[in-house]
Amino acid sequence: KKANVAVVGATGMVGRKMLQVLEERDFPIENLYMFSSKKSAGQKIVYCGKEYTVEELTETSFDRGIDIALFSAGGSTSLQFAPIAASKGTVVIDNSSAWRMDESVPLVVPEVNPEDINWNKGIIANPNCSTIQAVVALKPLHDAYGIKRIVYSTYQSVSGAGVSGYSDLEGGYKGDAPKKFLYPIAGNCLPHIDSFLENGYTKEEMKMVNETKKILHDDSLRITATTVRVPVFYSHSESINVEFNKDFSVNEVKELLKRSPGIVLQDDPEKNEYPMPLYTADKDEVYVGRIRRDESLDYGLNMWVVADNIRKGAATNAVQIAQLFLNK
Ligand code: 11C
Repeated sequence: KKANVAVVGATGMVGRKMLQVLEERDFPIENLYMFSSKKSAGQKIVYCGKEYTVEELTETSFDRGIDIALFSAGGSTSLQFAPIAASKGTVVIDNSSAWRMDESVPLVVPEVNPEDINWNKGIIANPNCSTIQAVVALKPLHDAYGIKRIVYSTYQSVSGAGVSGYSDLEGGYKGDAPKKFLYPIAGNCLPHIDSFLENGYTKEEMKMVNETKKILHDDSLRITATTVRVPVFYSHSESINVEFNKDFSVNEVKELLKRSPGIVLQDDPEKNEYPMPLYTADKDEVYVGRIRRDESLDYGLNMWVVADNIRKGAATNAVQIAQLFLNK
């Protein structure tokens, strides 16, 4: 079965990676369409050896039998155009935050809650990058021991802020003033991702809290987060502290993670082996290491989780949802 596929936001960092992942996976495409804002329309992009011209996204763009549209063009574009696409029979897989917490929209990580795609009404949301890699690692442990509380501390790469974030780090090392971030990111850490909310947390932090509960279908989870931008180009790293409802063994946790889909266990302190963002860049899997007991709790665990935020955190996860949908 082949599908008519559109990529909305095709010229952006995530849109281009979506096209690359579709091509790598030999996604069965009948017709491919690439859309962008007026500003970027007209650009040429090669897919599977064929050149495509990026078209401006308009209200009639979906009038030609598009089965699946992968959106990565920002929240306001998704708010406006995803319902239009859905009304034309297109299934939208949306990478923005616009629809994630909408009760009529499933929020899906294929390794965690693939069944949720079944109740979609035309829009399926792709979670925030920092949430995706966390829940891939947490799901098998939640199933086995029941999670009571999570403390997230993140070390997030500049590509999470798009091309301009990337340029701030690159230019920062040459002495350029920052354009995207409020302060220099080269040689610095910024404990501020997205805007601040009234409770003192940032939106990024509350996304991790709320999206984790929705994906794991458990509103009783107690979760807190501190999200930090660090001078790394690709891959977010996360220190995840978990408190379980019952006891576990560290070896069993390692075995569980090793057997779980989408995870690479990289944990051998004797050989100084642990995940690092420099080496997970451009990989599709979630890397987990530094697994050890939190000795300050009865049933506590610490782990270190690293994944490419543009791949598993965005493009790969969206393409995996499209594959799930197509195979249904
Ligand atoms: C960052 N997590 O690293 C953000 C980027 O809700 O899709 C993704 C924002 C989102 O800055």
